[in-house]
Amino acid sequence: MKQISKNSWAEPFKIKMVELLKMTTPAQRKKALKEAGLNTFLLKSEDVYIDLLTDSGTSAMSDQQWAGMMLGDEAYAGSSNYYHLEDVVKEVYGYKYLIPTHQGRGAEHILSQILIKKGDIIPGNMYFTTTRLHQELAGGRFEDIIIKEAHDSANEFPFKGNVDLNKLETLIKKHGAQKIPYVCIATSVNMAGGQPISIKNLKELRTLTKKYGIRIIHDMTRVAENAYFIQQLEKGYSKKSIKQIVKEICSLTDGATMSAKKDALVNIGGFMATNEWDVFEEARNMVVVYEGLHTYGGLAGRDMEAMAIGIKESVNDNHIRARVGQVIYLGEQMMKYGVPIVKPIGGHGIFVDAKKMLPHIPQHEYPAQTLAAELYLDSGVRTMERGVVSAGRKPNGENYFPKLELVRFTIPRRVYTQAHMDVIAESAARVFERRKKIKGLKMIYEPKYLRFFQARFEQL
Ligand code: PM9
Repeated sequence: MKQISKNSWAEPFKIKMVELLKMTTPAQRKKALKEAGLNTFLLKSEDVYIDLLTDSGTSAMSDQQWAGMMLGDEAYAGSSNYYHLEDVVKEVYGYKYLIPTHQGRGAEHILSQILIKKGDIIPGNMYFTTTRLHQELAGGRFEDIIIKEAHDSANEFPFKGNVDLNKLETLIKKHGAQKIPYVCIATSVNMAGGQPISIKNLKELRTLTKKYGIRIIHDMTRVAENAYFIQQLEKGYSKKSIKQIVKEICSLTDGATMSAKKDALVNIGGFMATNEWDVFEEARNMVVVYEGLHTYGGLAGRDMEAMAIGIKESVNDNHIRARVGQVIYLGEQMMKYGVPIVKPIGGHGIFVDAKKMLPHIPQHEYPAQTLAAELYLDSGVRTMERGVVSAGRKPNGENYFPKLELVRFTIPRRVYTQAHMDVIAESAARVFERRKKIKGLKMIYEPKYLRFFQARFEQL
């Protein structure tokens, strides 16, 4: 099997400004965690030392992006930054029509409302929280068609984001193609651990969906990170640039939703893109109801400018090699200490297998939520649960019980150093050492939607 290059990946930037971090004492962390209902989402950021809650909107912008902010054209209509962004989206991703939105879920909302009818089925390569909720709110039902390897944290198949084409064809035959408005394909599958899909699989999927006249909609939130794994591991791609691979991925799909807060290196922003004029027309109409005029979609002109520049930076080969290199470095440190992580290491973070680390805590006592709380107590490192709490409930009220019960150590882009990675791994190792003494949790408050954001817990 091909290996990712082990050559050094020093960051292709130097630091111009720093943000000071606050160190906390164990007593302060205990108090803060209790006030947060043992949910790391409810901690105040000032009580956090190293923040690995998410890579969403937490990356550091470049001097070029900050300079771009000063070029914000804040006209209500026809901002020049919109046209710049439109050009960049066409150039880098190749999609014809652009609808800016305030962030990814704004695009998911509009797309779902346009394409999904009540009773429709939306197959996808593993669910994502906000994506599935918008599909359900539009009357659809998500069906998981990712390969079975993706649900096994120890399986080292390099493209665990791939679609099981047989599963998809069985679904199409069972329900009929007219019930499937699109297949939803994420690059760098988040809930599986940032696992990539291969171009080969995507091409096969394209052939199958063409046969039945079904669209592919691309959740392209982390497409550049996916492209890196293709460049490193897929036959025939080692000489292609990230930019070329990203464009090829997008060319195999019909439209996309994007949370630009990840790959595209901005603190806020997103968009929907499509190659279909009719879909664009409807989206352009809907965006004025829910987001803002079609030339700003809930964003300031300066945000669109920073996004246009960030998209270009995101497909730079040196950037992406250092970005994923840092993630791999952290994963390798954690493995040295015996901490059970999802393998292979994905693109945006390290995912610890809480079922393996805390086998004495049953899933209904929230092992991953427990572990995230323990890590914060140990060192002030903030991670997040990606297990039964995130999975939430089915429209009929039953809990989803996902196979993967994970704690995500998500690494913001261009923010932390290798020394931070060492501190994080050491904290994980300390919690691992005392794992047998850790007790589970009960949920004492559960909000209706996306409960992981606001639920509260108590120790059992
Ligand atoms: N992802 C993340 O931390 C932020 C919200 S959930 C904690 O991973 C994908 C693959 C995402 C994603 C957000 C969205 C929604 C869509 N698809 O957060 O609305 O990872 O910009 O994007 C988060 P927005």
